[in-house]
Amino acid sequence: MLDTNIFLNKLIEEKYTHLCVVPCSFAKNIINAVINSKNIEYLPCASEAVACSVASGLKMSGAKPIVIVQSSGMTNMGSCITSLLKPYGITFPIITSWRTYKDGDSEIQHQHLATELPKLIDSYGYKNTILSQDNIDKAIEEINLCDTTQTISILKKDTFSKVELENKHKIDLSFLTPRSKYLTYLNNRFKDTDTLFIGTTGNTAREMYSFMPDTDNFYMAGNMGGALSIGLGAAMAGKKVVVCGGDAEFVMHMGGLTTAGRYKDLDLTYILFDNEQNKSTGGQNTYQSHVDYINIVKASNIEVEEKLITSLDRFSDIMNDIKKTSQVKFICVKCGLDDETPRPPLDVVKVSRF
Ligand SMILES: Cc1ncc(C[n+]2csc(CCOP(=O)(O)OP(=O)(O)O)c2C)c(N)n1
Repeated sequence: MLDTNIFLNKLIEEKYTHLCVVPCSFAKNIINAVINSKNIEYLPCASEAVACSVASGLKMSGAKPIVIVQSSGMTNMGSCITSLLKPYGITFPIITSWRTYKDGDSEIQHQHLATELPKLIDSYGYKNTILSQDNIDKAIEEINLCDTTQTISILKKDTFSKVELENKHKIDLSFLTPRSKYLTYLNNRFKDTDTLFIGTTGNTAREMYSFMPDTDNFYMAGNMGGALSIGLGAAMAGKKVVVCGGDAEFVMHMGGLTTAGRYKDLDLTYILFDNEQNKSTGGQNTYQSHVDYINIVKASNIEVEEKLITSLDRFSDIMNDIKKTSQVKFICVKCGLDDETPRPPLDVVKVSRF
């Protein structure tokens, strides 16, 4: 295991300036160390494509960025890598986690790249190197190699030693109603109806499995950012759909709003459960408090509940009314945290027909 703080200090000595990130739990400790540090900037990104483009702009302007993402996000970066980095000869370290997969595991989003990640990297015209897990100087050398050549660094589980986030960076949501209460309400309100619930990758779907046992649920384990659009497709095919999303998932492919906003007469609701963090990858702050979700959605021609929901009473009033009109709707709930709940098992996750 690498001592995370020593590794980070060496990166700073090497004059790396920014860490452009979409979180993965494998990178939690290095992310925490960077957030704690004043000497390198933490740059949380809406998607891996954004991270790669921001890093390109930084590098082309004389800064020294590093990108850290999850293997599932390497595909999001494909266009930036193949049509910008390669043809323009721009290089900077890209570190991708390598998620594994065991037969029977419900994290089916990782199954393909668990074996094919090196081939994907190869198809981008890059070499790969596994980040050393026991020799910091070798690990730094590898990062430097990735800074100057078309090489992607692969991060295995448990590479970095534990680093706690300093208290000043922690989010306190204890004054808010936890998401479980809202999900339990939805379960009681919609059980025995034909409404389809789509839960987004991250903890939203996991919690739906625990707190919404009686509704018709689709647990979308991967395809982060695609929940609104899959809901749009289902609603256009005649389904009544409610998507339960998270704040990180919501922004990943926010362009889907402009597609959804074109259509009326659909029974589609998106409930954004904003807990200000990437709960499932280690609780990293999304740093999105500057984003006015409600007005972004409204400006995309989607009907919104104008007020942010912070109470179960208000939520139940709205959900009781919601089926009286039928067009795309958006509701934003500011919610608190629940304890960890189990992942839904493979047989309930792996559904290919609604
Ligand atoms: C393309 C892609 N990038 C990164 C991830 C890793 N990942 C899984 S869930 C998640 C964060 C989800 O946060 P949010 O949507 O706010 O929901 P929460 O877990 O907080 O409920 C991330 C970054 C992923 N699954 N796919």
